[in-house]
Amino acid sequence: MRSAKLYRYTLPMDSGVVLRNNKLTHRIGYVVALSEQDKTGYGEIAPLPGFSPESVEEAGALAKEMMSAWLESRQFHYQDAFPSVACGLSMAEMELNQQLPLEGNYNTAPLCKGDAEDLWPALSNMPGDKIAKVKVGRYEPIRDGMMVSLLLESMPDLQLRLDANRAWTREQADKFISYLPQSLRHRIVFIEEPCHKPSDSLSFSLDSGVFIAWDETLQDGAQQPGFSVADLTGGRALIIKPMVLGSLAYCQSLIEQANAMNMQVVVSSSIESSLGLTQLARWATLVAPNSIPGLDTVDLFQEQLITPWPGCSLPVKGFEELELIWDQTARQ
Ligand code: OSB
Ligand code: MG
Repeated sequence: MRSAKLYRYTLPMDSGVVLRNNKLTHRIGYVVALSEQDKTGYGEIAPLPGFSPESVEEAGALAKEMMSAWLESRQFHYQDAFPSVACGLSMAEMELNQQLPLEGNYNTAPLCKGDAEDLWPALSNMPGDKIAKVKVGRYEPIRDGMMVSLLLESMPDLQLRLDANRAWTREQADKFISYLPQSLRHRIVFIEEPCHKPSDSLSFSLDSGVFIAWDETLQDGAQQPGFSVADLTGGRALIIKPMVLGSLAYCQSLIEQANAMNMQVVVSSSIESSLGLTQLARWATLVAPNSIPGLDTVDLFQEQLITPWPGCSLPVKGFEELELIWDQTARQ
């Protein structure tokens, strides 16, 4: 006997520097609960404004439609579903079927949300490789270049993932890198999407010798039918954000293609609540066990949701505080 519920949540937050142009003051999304006999699996559906093609309303309507079919003993068909809906339902299905590991990889790369100095405490507690993520491209390339150089000089065992979110022209990318002494460049693991145009990012990487990673370009590609990771050449890493890419099975196929091409994979946040983030940390142990995930976004929120992120002291909102908007049991 199957039953399904859909809850709607609103969480106060400040997306700060992580989302440049569309600052969020609150996050709206859904929690799905899929039950069969005495087992229940949960998932989060949270389209990210500015990144997801679907709106919150559209995602909710599709989730109800797909859960209705599931209640009638039909399988989910994720192929044509909105990414956030495919992500959340497939997560709930995995948990229901006890395929989602209980242990998670919470050792995430600290994300610099303001002052680079603020990274120190997180990095000193980090076991193994010290890898942080810093956003660049918000200020003058010269200033970014000096900031990154200073950071690398101040911590000899630090490595950085940089993210420019396509902010630079080819000339600005060149300017940035010219302020980074050659002796420091090998400690940049990669720059995510340095240039407006992917072709400029590629030529920048070839000319400078600095590796790049694909994030927005992967999201664009994944919307096209017949897309394959082989279409993305020249990147060192692929940023995997299931909430904007689609079902976990689809994301896993992208990861397998990346592995076959010797690309790194970074399981990353689309600013999910603590529920979605902890589930991504659990999924990451399965699909990318040797990679440090990019999930350091829980503290952009003022509240957590249902499952706390380890070590986070923000208050936790429970189911009883959510709005139950849909609740059905299979007729049988
Ligand atoms: O630019 O990679 C981004 C989160 C939401 C939307 C876009 C981005 C992000 C992050 C997540 O930076 C954190 C991470 O990747 O470590
Ligand atoms: Mg990015």
